[in-house]
This record gives sequence, C-alpha cells and structure tokens, in this order.
Amino acid sequence: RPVVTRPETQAIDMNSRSNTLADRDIVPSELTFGFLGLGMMGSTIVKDLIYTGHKVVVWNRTIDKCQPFVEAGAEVKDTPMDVVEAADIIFCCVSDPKGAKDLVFGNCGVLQLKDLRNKAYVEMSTVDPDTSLDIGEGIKQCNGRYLEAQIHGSRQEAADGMLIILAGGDRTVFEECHSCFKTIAKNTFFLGTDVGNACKVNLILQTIQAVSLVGLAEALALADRFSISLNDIIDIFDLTSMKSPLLLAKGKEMAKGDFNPQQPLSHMQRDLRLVLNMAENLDQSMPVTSITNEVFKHTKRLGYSEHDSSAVFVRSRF
Ligand code: NA7
Repeated sequence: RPVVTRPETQAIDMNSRSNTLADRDIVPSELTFGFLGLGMMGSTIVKDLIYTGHKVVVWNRTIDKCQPFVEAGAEVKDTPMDVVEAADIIFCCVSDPKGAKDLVFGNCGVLQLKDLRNKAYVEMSTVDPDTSLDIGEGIKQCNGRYLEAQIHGSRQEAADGMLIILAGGDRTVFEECHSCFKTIAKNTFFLGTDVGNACKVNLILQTIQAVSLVGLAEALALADRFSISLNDIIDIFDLTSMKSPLLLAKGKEMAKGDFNPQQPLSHMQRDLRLVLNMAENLDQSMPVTSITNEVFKHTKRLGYSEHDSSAVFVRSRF
C-alpha cells in the first residue's frame, strides 16, 4: 500500500486572471449576486465576477475563506439566509447534493426567508436531477425563481474562464445571469425549462470521462508492467485518432505521478454514484460504469480521495 500524502491545497490567487476575460467585452449586470460556497470552484468564479465588476455577497461554511473576497470588494454574510436577503440572484456551489440541500432546507438556510419574491436561486453544485427538482420546488413554493446551472470542467478550466454551463429551469433567470456566465464560461447552453435535464446531461458527460480514465489507467499500468516507457506510449497515443486533450493531460499526470486535484477523485466517484442511482431507477444496465465506480471507490479507500481523478492509475498498478 503506497504512502499517501494529502495534495497541497492551493491558495486562491486573487490577482490571477484568465487570458480570455479581456476579449469578452463583459458589461456587468447591475443586480446583486449572492454566492454560497467558496471552495476551489466557487472562489475562482467569484474572483472573476468581482473583477468584471459584479456586485457580490458571499458566504462560506468555513468563514476564514471569505477574507480575501472582502479585501477584493465583496460583502460577507453570516448565514445563507442573510445572503439571500442581500442579493437578487443567489448562486450555490458546494461539494455534493447533501450540502446543496442543507443550504436550502437547513437551519439558517435559504427557505428560512419564507418569501423569495424577486429572488432567484441558481444551483451550480453537481447534483442529481431529483435533488435539483426538490430544491427547485422548495424555491418556487416560496415564490422564488429557480435555475440549475451545472458547471462542466476542471478547476484549471474554471481558472481559464473556459467552463461549459448546462442550464435548465427558469429562462428569465438564465438571461439575467448572462454577464456572469459570459465571465466564467466559454459556452453556455439552455437545455429547456424542465428542471433536471441539465443535471442529467452533466452526469452523462461525467460518465464518459470516468470510464475513459479507468481504461487509460489500466492500459498504462499494463505498459508499466512491461517496463515500456509511459511517455513513449503517450507520445504515440498523441499521433492516433484516439487522442483527446483530456486523455493526453491525464496520461501525462499518470506518467509523472502528479495527482494535483483538477477534478478531485471524490467528486468523480460522487458523480458515478449519482449516475448509477439514476440508472437503477430506470432499470438501465450500466455494467462498465458499475465497475468504474468500484475502481474509484477502491482508490478512495487507498487514500486518494482529495487527489485528482487520474490517481485511479495508482490502484491499477497493483
Ligand atoms: P471544494 O473545493 O471541495 O469545495 C467544497 C465547498 O463546499 C466548500 O466551500 C465547502 O465549505 C462547501 N461545503 C461542503 N459541504 C457543505 C455543507 N454541508 N454545507 C455548507 N458548505 C459545504 O469543491 P469545488 O469548489 O472544487 O467544487 C464545488 C462544486 O462545483 C462541486 O459540486 C463540483 O462538482 C462543481 P468549507 O470551505 O469546507 O467550509
């Protein structure tokens, strides 16, 4: 069993900017935007929103993470409910469906405000369709408007302003978020007014990614057993029609043993769990995805939860 050290948590660099921001010609909305969750994704997004001139009010469970944003011009509130009071549109970007629901239905959560007239709530945390529907219902019952805006992409893509946004729900909210989405994403899709569709599309894309990564890891582990240079395999792979930016980048990380989290392994396994639950409800057979989930689960047990999902390579080498 390898000795596992936690990956270093990189402090957010408030001065770094994506190269693409200057070309985007962003006219910031005059609305006030709330932001719940200043993890790696949330921080990167909020930093760029402030830079492009948006008025932002933030909250994070670990309050210390808010400090750099106060210095950059954001207002900080004590609870999610306080953020909702102060903002017109509230984004949420936390780790998982449970966290996303806690922030809406929990103590000091969004729904404690009871009347959400003139407020809109945008769920950016990766959640399953049922969670999104529950959150959307809760918001609508209090007269608020709801949009799911799933963010597809790695932490580096977020830093580069190159996310893809998959949105569904209230179209007016989608339009009011235009300048925010233009700041953080290279493409934005509105997938209809039915809540849940955007979550499904996001999880389907994650399935393709997870299954591909496990295939790549197993193939490279076999090459390693033959003492064939992994760099040679990747160079040749680059010349084939199979190449993709993701697999090339992940292959290089596997060859170097550099698992700095771009997309944490725990998030990838969470997505597989959500996908398999959706499939179960439909009696849809997904044998390869099930095995992929087992591989990710085992790699988590080996201590690689907080590393990049490319750390599945470590397990494949056993
Ligand atoms: P991180 O960097 O792991 O950050 C997770 C964030 O979620 C962080 O702000 C956490 O607060 C917050 N969190 C987690 N659970 C809860 C609960 N129960 N209540 C309140 N806040 C919570 O993840 P990323 O930023 O990379 O990703 C966030 C989402 O974007 C994720 O769904 C991705 O799939 C897309 P903390 O700082 O630990 O107090």
